[in-house]
Amino acid sequence: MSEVVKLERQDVIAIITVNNPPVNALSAAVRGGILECVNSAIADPEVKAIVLTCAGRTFIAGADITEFGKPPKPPGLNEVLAVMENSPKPIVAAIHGTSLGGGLEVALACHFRVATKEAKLGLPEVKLGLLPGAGGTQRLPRAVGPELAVKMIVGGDPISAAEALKNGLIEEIVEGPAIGGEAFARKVLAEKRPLRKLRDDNSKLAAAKADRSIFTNAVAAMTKRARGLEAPFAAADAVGYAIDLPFDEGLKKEREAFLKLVASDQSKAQRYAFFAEREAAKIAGVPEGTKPRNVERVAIIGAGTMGGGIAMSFANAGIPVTLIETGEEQLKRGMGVMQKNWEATAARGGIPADAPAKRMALINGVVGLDNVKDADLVIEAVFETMAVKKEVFGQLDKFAKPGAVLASNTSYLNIDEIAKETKRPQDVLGMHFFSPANVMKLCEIVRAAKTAPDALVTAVSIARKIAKVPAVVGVCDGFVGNRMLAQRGKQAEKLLFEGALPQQVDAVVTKFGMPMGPFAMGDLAGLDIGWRSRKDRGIKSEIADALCEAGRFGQKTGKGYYKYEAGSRAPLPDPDVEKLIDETLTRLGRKRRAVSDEEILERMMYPMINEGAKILEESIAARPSDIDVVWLYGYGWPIYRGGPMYWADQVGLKHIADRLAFYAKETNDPSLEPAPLLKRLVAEGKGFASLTASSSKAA
Ligand code: T1G
Repeated sequence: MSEVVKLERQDVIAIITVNNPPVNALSAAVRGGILECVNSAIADPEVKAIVLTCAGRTFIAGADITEFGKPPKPPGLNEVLAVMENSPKPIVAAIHGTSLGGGLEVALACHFRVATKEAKLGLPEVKLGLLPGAGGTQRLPRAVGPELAVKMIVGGDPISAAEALKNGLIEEIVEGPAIGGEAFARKVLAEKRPLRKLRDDNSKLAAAKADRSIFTNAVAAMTKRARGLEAPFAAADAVGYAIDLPFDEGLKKEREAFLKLVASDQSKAQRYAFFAEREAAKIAGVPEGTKPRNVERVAIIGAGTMGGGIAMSFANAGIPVTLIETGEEQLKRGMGVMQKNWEATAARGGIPADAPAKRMALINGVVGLDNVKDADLVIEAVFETMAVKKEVFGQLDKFAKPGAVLASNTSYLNIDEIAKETKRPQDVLGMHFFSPANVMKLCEIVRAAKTAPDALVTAVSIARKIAKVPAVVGVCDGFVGNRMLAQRGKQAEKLLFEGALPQQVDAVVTKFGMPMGPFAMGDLAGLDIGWRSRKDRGIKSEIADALCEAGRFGQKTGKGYYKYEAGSRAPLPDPDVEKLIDETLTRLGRKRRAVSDEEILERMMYPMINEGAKILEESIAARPSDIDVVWLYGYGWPIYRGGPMYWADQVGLKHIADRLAFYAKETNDPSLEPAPLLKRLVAEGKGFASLTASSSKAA
């Protein structure tokens, strides 16, 4: 018996309970404990059947990710699972919470599986740049068939207990896991059910053996968005081994593929990202144990694009909101957009057909700011000018109840300024969602000078509750993400003046793994927004201004840096743009030069990393990994590259500093001079990872 795995007997039933908080991860101690208890139960002549269950909030949620990259400790998981599967006595896995990764692989090596109705079962290894490494790719196709197995293993998303029952992954849905498991074990004994070893059951593989397109079509569907990633393709190949090879051979090839991935740069980056996301939810400088305020009622001000998207995020999480507008017309329009969005998703099968109506019912649309009076959290998403924000917060101070958290969704305005409009600056902070707010996961939680610790903890906790990824940032122009993006945009503009074309710059950035380049992004957002702001500030940007003066605002006018065919959002290079650039450069007496892709990549990424260093120096972000979380979840930074600061450490800070210094001189741009922190780290021979201990957990 070990500290983390206990064995007890209820007459002829042995109950093995894993207790390794917080998620019963399969550490070496857990693996050893399970093996020891299974062997004892098998050896005990009184025992006729065995139940494997877990204490705490969940069944085993996988291998212990912190063990990866370290020398493996015995027993190996495959060794434990072989003893379980070959047990002469039936073993029942009793599942609750989430049975994920190695956890589901343990359950698959049992002869029977039962689960509570809220349980979720999945093999998410691919999200860590891995594939199931303990038989999951060989046993799951035998349990549910290759098609669903590909969906679960290559996609990485769990299925519900109901779906697991329907597809034969579990035998029954039970009440409490241990009691249900024990009752099922007694049923197995009473009915003298033969042991079901998945390794020996090829019945569900027959169809795909006869018609391989069942498998290949499923793979094609699940790898459509896997551009640049290694694991999804390796995981799909491993399911193929289950169809093509005898079990033991398939198991061997799965292990080889797993070991290759676990050592890969991509998986190291994805495991880093997993922990970085969780670290970001721990707010630096907030006293340990600070509790969130109770949030039962939420009010959102503004039913425009952002307000509507934010309201949808709450309704998607089943949380009712009061949506406030200044007039019935605006309210009706906003509600209509939400209804349309949900109906489009339901039509695609993304949510159940009855979900749009259910979610619309959670949104109470009203007119008048006084409707915030019962809200525990108010999120303002009105027009992005300081004057309007100040007006709204002055009103909120009047109508909102004491202790309500007052959040602004501003993407760059000064929260300290906004807080001054209230007598309760301790309750004011930013919750900067990213458009489309019902889709993008990032929420920058902006900490103002007087924001109270528990207000911050409340915002982080509610963000996680609506399935967002929070990152706490400080007050400055653009906070973290947009402040770094501005540096990239500046260099992108300059590259056009030096001879590169929009399509060349964007191609380099998308090849790197970003979802789109700076010019396609500009066309999407609308070039007129920047044009108006430049005119307000008396700033010229010859090429961008020339495009706008020609009415080329981007997708909204069918032409911008690119041209767009009617009804299509695909950016097409436009010779007229090249002509406009040439004319502008001639007028400015400038000549185009050939710009290499390598220079473009360096000038797109290194200035952003330099700005990240300045953000850390100014404590606008507490950790380099928080900056990475912002870019992974707010801008689509490729997960297999970990984030800009993680990637910078892989490239090497000395190289980056040297190239920045070169471009600063070459293009006469002092803003490209390496930041003091960057120079210090180079001098000390360190990387950004040395700045916070958290990165070591993610290594
Ligand atoms: N290993 C180590 N620590 C883990 C962990 C894991 N598998 N899962 C979670 N944690 C920590 C997490 O860092 C956090 O720590 C705390 O537990 C609570 O997590 C052989 C090789 C289970 C759905 O990918 O998806 O099995 O911050 O904040 O929101 O084939 O955790 O408190 O210090 O996320 O309630 C496969 C990963 C592994 C599942 C719970 N399994 N975990 O979500 O809590 S690879 C996974 C999750 C594998 C096999 C392969 C979620 C959760 P701290 P949390 P949550």
